[in-house]
Amino acid sequence: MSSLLAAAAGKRVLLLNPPAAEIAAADDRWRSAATPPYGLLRLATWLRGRGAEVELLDALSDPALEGRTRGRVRERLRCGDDGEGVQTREIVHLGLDGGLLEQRLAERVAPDLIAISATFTWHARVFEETIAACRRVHPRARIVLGGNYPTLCGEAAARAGADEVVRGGVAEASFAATAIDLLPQPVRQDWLRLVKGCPNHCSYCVTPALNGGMTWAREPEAVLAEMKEKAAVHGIRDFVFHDDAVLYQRSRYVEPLLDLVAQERLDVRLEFATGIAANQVDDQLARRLADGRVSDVILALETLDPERARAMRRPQELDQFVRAVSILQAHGFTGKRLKAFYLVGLPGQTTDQVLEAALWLYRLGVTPNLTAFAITPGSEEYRRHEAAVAGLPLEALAPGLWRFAHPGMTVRELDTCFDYFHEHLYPVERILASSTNDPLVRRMQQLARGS
Ligand code: B12
Ligand code: SF4
Repeated sequence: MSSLLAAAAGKRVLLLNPPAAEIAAADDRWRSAATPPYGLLRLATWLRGRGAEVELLDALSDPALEGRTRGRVRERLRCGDDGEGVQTREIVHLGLDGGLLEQRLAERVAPDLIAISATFTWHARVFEETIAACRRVHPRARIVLGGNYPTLCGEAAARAGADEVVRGGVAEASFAATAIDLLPQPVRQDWLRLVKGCPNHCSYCVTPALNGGMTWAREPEAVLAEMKEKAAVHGIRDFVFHDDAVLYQRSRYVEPLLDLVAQERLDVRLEFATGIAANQVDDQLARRLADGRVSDVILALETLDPERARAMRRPQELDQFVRAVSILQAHGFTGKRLKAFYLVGLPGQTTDQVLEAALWLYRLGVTPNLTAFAITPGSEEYRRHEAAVAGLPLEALAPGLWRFAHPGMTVRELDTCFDYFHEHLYPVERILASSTNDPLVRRMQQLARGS
């Protein structure tokens, strides 16, 4: 908990969503600028409740950007070593930069406190630059840094220049409504939270570290009330849950929520964006998802390899995944409405394994949603592979730099897998019939023919 924010009654607090830095990709694949700063918007509601006067500066979607989030090339960073020579990727600045950030800060009435939200660990340097800019413009303001980054990288965050570094979030604000009235433009979508934390301990994930191993949930009636209020006041129909484990104690939380939405015939669309666990899918849940205005379902598959699944402590078996797919398809979740997360770029993985996974999903009629493995401090996977990344700055661990590329899974192949298979659903017959000379598709054809 933050002692500065706890004493914010009667103070002017500027909530600052800092700029970001990502790999330049034509399709804006690395989209940290894609969502409003919902953590800060929850803090805003909590701070208002304590009598603070709050303002928001969202450096990623400020009107001064006129819709152009992508800025200068900050640097070029080296990709993983795949034996194909040194390869680098451009890292571009996203959002308000240099003078423009300082100008926007200067336009604000001098705040007593500036609260900066730091989410992705590979943005560490941008957080430091942002703190320095705040110091130059508002030397009297106290600066608080909070969010995932300080929780996961406490020592580095302590050197970032803030007056206070908050690790572990602000528990009282975790289930607060998002203060979307603070956003510069009206939004058509809002984030709600039903569950925080997760009872599982997957080796690559930092959810347990972020939540001290705890899982909490909110009463479904409270979520429904927030939904109704947001619909009535802001005209919002689209609600996204980025909960880590939305099926946690599902008969107590998400199922009653879906029942309430169906009973009240709310004209809303729900999305469970972080995916659901296949081992929990049964007929009742699938019926509720279909009745409860859920547009599509993402199953968290992550790997096809049973040994790797055990090493990663995944909470499901492949046969449970196959069963979940057939149940969901029977309830109308077909084609692009049924997706599966699959991790690519894992240590020791091969391109053939990625191609086999895509084929396997195509045969089941499931759309692959490829996610880039990003080794994160605070995860078990990080501890396991610490020697391989020792000495690298946090920026060099950004997704898309393919830290674990090797001759059997090259940077070029991983990028191409993304281009070809991510969010694309092809019938296997079409792949087999393709007369292309593309080596990756040719390899997939061979795998499909079992050769
Ligand atoms: C939504 C989300 C996304 C969104 C974008 C989010 C964004 N802000 O732009 C999308 C879907 C695009 C995304 C993508 C990815 N993500 Co993501 N994502 C998340 C998620 C679910 C929420 C992030 C968020 O906005 N949190 C803010 C809000 C929601 O948090 P909150 O708890 O309400 O906030 C509280 C505290 O944090 C605190 N707080 C927050 N700010 C402040 C400020 C102050 C001053 C204080 C005191 C307190 C405070 O108080 C708040 C109230 O209690 C997190 C998991 C998580 N629970 O954080 C993963 C997470 C951040 N993502 C992660 C990963 C790995 C990825 C991907 C690599 C996944 C992939 N393989 O494709 C990509 C990379 C995208 C990229 N940029 O390159 C990792 C982090 C990796 C890292 N090294 O930092 C996380 C932690 C998931 C995990 N469990 O491992 N992601
Ligand atoms: S990956 Fe999902 S299931 Fe595993 S610990 Fe993280 S949030 Fe929980």
